[in-house]
Amino acid sequence: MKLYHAPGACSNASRIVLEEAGIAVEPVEVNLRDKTLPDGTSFLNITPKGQVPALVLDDGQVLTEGAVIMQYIADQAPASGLLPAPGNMARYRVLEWTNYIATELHKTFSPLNRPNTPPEFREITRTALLPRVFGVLNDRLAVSEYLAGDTFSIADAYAFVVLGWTKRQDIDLSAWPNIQTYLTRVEDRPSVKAAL
Ligand SMILES: N[C@@H](CCC(=O)N[C@@H](CS)C(=O)NCC(=O)O)C(=O)O
Repeated sequence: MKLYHAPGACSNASRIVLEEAGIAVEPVEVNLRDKTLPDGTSFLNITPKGQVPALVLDDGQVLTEGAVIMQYIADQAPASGLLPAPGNMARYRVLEWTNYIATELHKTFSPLNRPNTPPEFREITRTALLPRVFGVLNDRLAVSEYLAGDTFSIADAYAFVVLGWTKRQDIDLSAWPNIQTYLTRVEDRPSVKAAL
């Protein structure tokens, strides 16, 4: 398999999950600005979405959407515990958090990563939209070590990567101490060190 990714991007969550699952892939770095690949061809030939991550399976199928790629990878390695089996309520708790990270954290954060976002909207994002999500995560992490319970899941790989963007945006997380402790806990995992 090949994973199309970009440095510092949300595709790092898929890299962590691959590491946790013990699955090796060929990484291909995408230049997100001009959508080119190292061989000079266009990433748009791989996916017209032009966004990482994209996973190319051994049969040539292309799977996009990070939250779904991580589910696919976790299901290839059920013993990893990254995503419980279908039918188990614990699976839907992991997916509940994964979807929250995708739709409320990741996509609330994304405008800060774009140079053309107006300053007024940046300010609202930093002072109101993100703090609301940080509050939910901080409260949750007061009662469990990881988002869906006591074990690391795909939701944590995703949350760790997106929350890490606070550093480069100079967002102070000291008002949410459980998030700070959580980031240190996840950062210490060998998979995270190996993947990043
Ligand atoms: N819906 C996609 C969005 C992925 C996404 O936002 N990727 C960003 C990097 S974190 C990207 O490729 N940005 C470049 C662009 O949108 O042109 C997913 O959830 O995987």
